[in-house]
Amino acid sequence: MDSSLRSLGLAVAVTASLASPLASQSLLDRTPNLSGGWVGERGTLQFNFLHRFSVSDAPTRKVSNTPTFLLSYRLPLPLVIGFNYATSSDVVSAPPLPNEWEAFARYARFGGALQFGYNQAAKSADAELTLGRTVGPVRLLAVGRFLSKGYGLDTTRYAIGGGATLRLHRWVALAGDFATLIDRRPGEKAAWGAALQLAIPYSPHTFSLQVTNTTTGTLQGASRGVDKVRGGFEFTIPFTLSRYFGRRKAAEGGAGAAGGATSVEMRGMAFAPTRIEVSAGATVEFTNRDQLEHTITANDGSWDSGPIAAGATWRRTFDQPGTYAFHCTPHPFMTGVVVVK
Ligand SMILES: [Cu+2]
Repeated sequence: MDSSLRSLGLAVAVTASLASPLASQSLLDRTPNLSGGWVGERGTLQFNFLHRFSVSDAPTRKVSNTPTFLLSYRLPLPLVIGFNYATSSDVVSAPPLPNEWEAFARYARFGGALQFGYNQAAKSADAELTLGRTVGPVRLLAVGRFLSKGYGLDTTRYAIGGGATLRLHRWVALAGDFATLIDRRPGEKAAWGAALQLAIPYSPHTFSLQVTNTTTGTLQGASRGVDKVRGGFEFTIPFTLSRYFGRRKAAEGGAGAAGGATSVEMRGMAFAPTRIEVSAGATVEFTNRDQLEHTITANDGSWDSGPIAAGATWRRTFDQPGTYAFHCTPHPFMTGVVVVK
């Protein structure tokens, strides 16, 4: 097959760090100021880097930077725990507390999510309910937020918001959102954001180019607009820990008998071996040794594994003699054939 395309894909896969992609944490499914209710994939450590900056008026044109770092871990339940850390935060201004920590837990259900957390700068227990609905290429989001001690003041605040993503292509989406505190006070503006969301092909990473009037990525930061329009970007990096701990046994060997099944690996963006010969009634076990999702899809469309995550295994029993050519849907240059005798 096209060897230059294949080596490019392999190079990207190898350099693209330690992870599997997951639609639910992807920037293609959320907007700059709404989480979209993502929890990530089981056993995945998530590191997201959100960077915002503003430029002051002439003549100084001072650039002010506000990074928000997110580190989280997805537990076996549809539950993610983690924290955000932002510097140059403006969430608490009197006295100013530039370092903002937010610890949170988020539970996803029915396309939405419930989040509880604690904002250390504001000394506030914060919560968010996300409702999500996908209609064709559009994902619609609505949120309600509760801040027990909003912006470090001794008052409970509530915010509501909504947004949408429009998937233009497997790797490209547009996103926009709007959120506002209920009973805004002088100086508090409604928050808005707009973004071009990109998946980096053949990698588990997504990237966002955004314009917004919010500063930090915490619930408090994302609920209030400020004076200036800010530019920014976000980069998402999932690390699949299950790849390094456990599930090691099946790693040995290429094609061979493993508990009565013939083993095939997906490794380095290729099937190994590419030709599998079995007797009728045999089971073939495919294990994904790469750091991104693959599929095993019959060329004639008669069967399809669906996405197989990094480290995961999929089996199919071939009862009828015949020749079954297959490929990987995201990487059509990955091909193989099962010959059943
Ligand atoms: Cu693939």
